[in-house]
This record gives sequence, C-alpha cells and structure tokens, in this order.
Amino acid sequence: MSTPVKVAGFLAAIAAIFGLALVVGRAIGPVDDEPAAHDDAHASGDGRVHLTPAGDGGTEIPEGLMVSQDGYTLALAEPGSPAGRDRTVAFTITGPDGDPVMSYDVEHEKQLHLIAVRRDFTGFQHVHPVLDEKTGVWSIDLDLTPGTWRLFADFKASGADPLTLGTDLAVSGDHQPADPAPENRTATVDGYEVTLDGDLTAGADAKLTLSVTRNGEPVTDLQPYLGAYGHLVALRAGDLAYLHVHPDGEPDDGTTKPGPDVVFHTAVPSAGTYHLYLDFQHNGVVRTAAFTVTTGGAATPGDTAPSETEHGESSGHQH
Ligand SMILES: [Cu+2]
Repeated sequence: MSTPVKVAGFLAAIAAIFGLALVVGRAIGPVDDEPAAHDDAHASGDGRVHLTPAGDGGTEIPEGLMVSQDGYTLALAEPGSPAGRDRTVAFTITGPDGDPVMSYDVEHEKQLHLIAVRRDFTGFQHVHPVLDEKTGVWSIDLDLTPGTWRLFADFKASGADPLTLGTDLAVSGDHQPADPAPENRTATVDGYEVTLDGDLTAGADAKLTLSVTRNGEPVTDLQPYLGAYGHLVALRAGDLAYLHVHPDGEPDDGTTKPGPDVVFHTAVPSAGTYHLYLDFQHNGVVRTAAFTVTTGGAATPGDTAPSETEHGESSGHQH
C-alpha cells in the first residue's frame, strides 16, 4: 500500500470516528448539568442516607448494589472461599485508571469499612481490612459458613466521593439456608438486651431509638466506637441494598449521653423488610445486635406505635 493511500485511509477512519462521536454526543447530551439538589442525598455526615443520584432525575439508587461505580471497582482476589474460621479474604479497589487505589481518606477512623453478611442474613461481620501499601491489596480474616456472602466495601478514595461497592463471595460447603428471620424489636447478645423503638418509613426520615440494658439495668457507660456510641447498618430484604447510619450527636459534644439510648435518623428507600445491625462498645468489647423490621404505614410525624393494620397496608397488597 502506498503512503498516500495509507494517509487517505487514516483520514477517512478519523472522519468516521469523529462523525460517530458527534452522533453519540448528541444522543447522550450534556451529562454535567445535574441540579444541585441531587447532591443533598449524597452528603456525608450524621444520619447520611447514602443514596446515589441516578443521573437523569429519576429514582435514586441505594448504595452497595453495584460492584463498580464512578470508575471504581471492587475486585476479589478469589471469587470463593472454603468455609471456616479466620479465612483470609483479599481484594482491591481499582480506580478509573484501572490500577488499585492506594490512597484513601479516613472516615469514621478507618480507611475502609468492610461489612460481610451471608445473603440469608446470618453471620454479620463489620471489620477493618489491612491495606498492603505496596500492592493496594486489602486483606482480612472472616468467619465464613457455607453459602453466598455479600461483601460491602465502604470507603472514600482520596479526591473522590464516598462509595459503597458490593460483591458476592461463594463459600463452599453444605449450605443450609436460614429460615426468614421473624420480626424482632428486642435483640439479645452476650447478656445485653437491646430494644428498638420507632418505625422505618419508606422515603421519609424516621427516628430510631436503640436502648441498651444489661441484666435489666440501663447501660450508661457505652464507649465510643469509631467515633460514635453506635453504628447502624440497614440491609433491605431481597437485594441487600445498604444503608450505613450514624447516630445523633458525638461522644465529646457535651450533650450526647453514653447510653442507654442511641438515637438514629434515617430514611429507607422503599417499603419492605429491613435487617438492622447495631454495633456498640461496652467494657472494651464491640457487640452487634440484630433486628428485623418492616416499614410502618402512613408517615405520620410522632406516630411511633406500630400496628398490624399499618404493616398490612405497607406491604402493598391490593385486593
Ligand atoms: Cu467500620
């Protein structure tokens, strides 16, 4: 092929690509003219809702449902693991350039929070993997029973927005799916009893009060854990959409008491059943109290008394 022909072919190819780019550009339109209001739900801070703008003004997408978002991807070193205690799980967060992210901002005292829960809502663990600063590989030991586990990595790459990415981990062995958990507003763990007051409300802020007692006595000397007297993770039944909620007030603000009540405000994205996990620290040990609750009915301010009628209405059945 002669040089002029090569050049002509090259120019034709460039023209074709450029033409295509123009068409694609018109079809997609500008993408950066989001109204500022969208940013509200993305804001960090106490009681943050952690919703991601859908980009077109439509429904907002909860966190934790995607393995890849905004150019960041959660990549497991191995897609599965044998069951057992202290099984090492390793992963990277790759960035928009395809390389493992090495630099993270500290949020709630850690660079990355990993939540692991079996998809049938057993075996919840909230842990803090260690970053190999040479390779960008995170690793942590988990106690894994057979079944499919959901892993959530909650982090903020330096210079980027906070993200929670989710992926599944297949744990081999004889899997016995747990029966669906019944609703409970009292959870017992290691001699502590935690009660939950307040109703989750689809699309509206709800006040949840968690009260910790031990041997029937209110616990009034909770210890700060990751900068708060409690951390609450809510997972939606069905798809494990993820909400991480921080309580009202901080341990050293002069007004927030160290128990027995820890108060949270959160809005869940839809009606349905949610699994709530409260991490709290007392006498130097972090424990987790687990609840299963269904969203209340009409969002009447101050109405916190659940009833069968409200639950029935919220289930969306039409007869
Ligand atoms: Cu954490």
